[in-house]
Amino acid sequence: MTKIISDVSRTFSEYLLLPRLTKKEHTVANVSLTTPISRFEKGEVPRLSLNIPFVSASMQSVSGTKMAIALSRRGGLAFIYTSQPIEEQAAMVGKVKRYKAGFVPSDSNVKPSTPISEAISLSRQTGHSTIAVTEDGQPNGKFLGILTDKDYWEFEDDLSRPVADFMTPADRVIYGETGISLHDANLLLYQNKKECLPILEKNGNLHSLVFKKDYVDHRNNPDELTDDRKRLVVAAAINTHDYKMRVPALVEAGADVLSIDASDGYTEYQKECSLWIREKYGDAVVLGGGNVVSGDGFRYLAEEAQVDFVKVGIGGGSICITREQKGIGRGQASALMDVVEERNRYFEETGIYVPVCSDGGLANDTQIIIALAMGADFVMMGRYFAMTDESPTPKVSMNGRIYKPYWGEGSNRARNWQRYNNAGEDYLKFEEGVDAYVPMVGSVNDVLAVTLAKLKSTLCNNGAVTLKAFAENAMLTRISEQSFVEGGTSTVTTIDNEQK
Ligand code: MZP
Repeated sequence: MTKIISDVSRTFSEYLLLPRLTKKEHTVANVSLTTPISRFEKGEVPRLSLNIPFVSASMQSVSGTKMAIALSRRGGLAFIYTSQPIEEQAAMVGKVKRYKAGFVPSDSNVKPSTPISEAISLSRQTGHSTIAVTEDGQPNGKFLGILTDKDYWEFEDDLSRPVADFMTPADRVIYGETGISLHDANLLLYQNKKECLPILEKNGNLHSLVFKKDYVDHRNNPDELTDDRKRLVVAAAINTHDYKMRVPALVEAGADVLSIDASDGYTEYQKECSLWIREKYGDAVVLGGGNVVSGDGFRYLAEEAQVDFVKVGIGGGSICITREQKGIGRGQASALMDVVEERNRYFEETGIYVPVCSDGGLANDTQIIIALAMGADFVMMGRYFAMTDESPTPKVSMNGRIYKPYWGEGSNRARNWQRYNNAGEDYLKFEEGVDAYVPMVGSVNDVLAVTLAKLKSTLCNNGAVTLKAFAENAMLTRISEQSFVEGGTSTVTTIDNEQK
């Protein structure tokens, strides 16, 4: 017989936090936002943790290489979208992985006989002012010297002359040998006041380059998520249709975290896909599943499918019309609370903690904070990141304001039929997402700075300096429509209103 759940579907905006005792040690400086993204056993350290509880949605209009680099550098992750050919997605993963390895393969190389004019064009193309000179012009050829933009004057020198006339020759270049640690390579750069250190093989061939600017960058981004080779951690979405080809390509390209992307993830397809990945890769990749909106959906993915984390949310996304179109979904707050309760029960029963991600429908910073207070380990957002400089869409000016396009993965535009059309037909019979615009708000760093400041401050109001303690201490109240109105400004004229 049909079952009807006793409570209605609730959203984050129906709740407020009550402050808890703030002790003197509850300061913003003491707050750590580290949070697990992989399953772990009681008393063990998770295989991977995020340094901030934010990831970006696996959507064409959100998570490209720029977003992946920006977020990983801030301690979060972007899930590079799966609605594209396998080779293109793997190339994006590889690009992020190569972004800053400490030891970077040289991708601007010339021969000593190359005219300096060609070296200048190469430098413009790649955006690199340092060019390696090798015998055959290849990245791992015999190292003969270094050319930088300080070695020539483009408007004074005869540009037909060969690079050999301008470069610093190998015998005058400070270099390191393969096997040197990154710490020692940086020390050599520091002691010799150099910008770039070539790393050479024993036979004199070029291995890679180490840059001072990468070291400075790293120091400026203390929360950066890196792997054991100091490369950025990269996440990518996959689907249950072509995973046997897609996953090997992504892992080969360097993906550290995968997430099975589906609007409804409570399926045998997810179990099959997850167990196949576990069998082939063991614990080498972190794997998420979803989306679910109930405790039993969580238990199936955690217990049967053995995923590392579970994503929660159907129909709450800002561009999503699944609830209108198919009549499935659940208020995001109700879905999250149900799943969190089951996660905690599963932990008590088995001693295994499976992190939960609240995905979609976060309309403002307050709702992000409420989701974390309700026990989400991290949140996934589309609209929030689509509005930033780093989303992969072009800026559009409309009525004097700058916008960026933002469209759902279930929209005709994304044509992500593998996700929404189980019949496998190559067109959509109906859409589950809309094609829209969002206002531009600045860089990922700009928006995160504000959200993180609010989140840290709220943790302190709640007597917590960790997300775990925050969720454990949180006391929430439901709010009436009238108290919602009271929460805004009342009986005053704001400057904004006066100017309208
Ligand atoms: P939001 O942060 O923009 O509110 O929501 C982003 C989330 O909406 C995504 O992570 C994904 O789960 C979901 N989504 C993406 N496309 C669609 C769609 O076309 C959708 N229906 O629901």
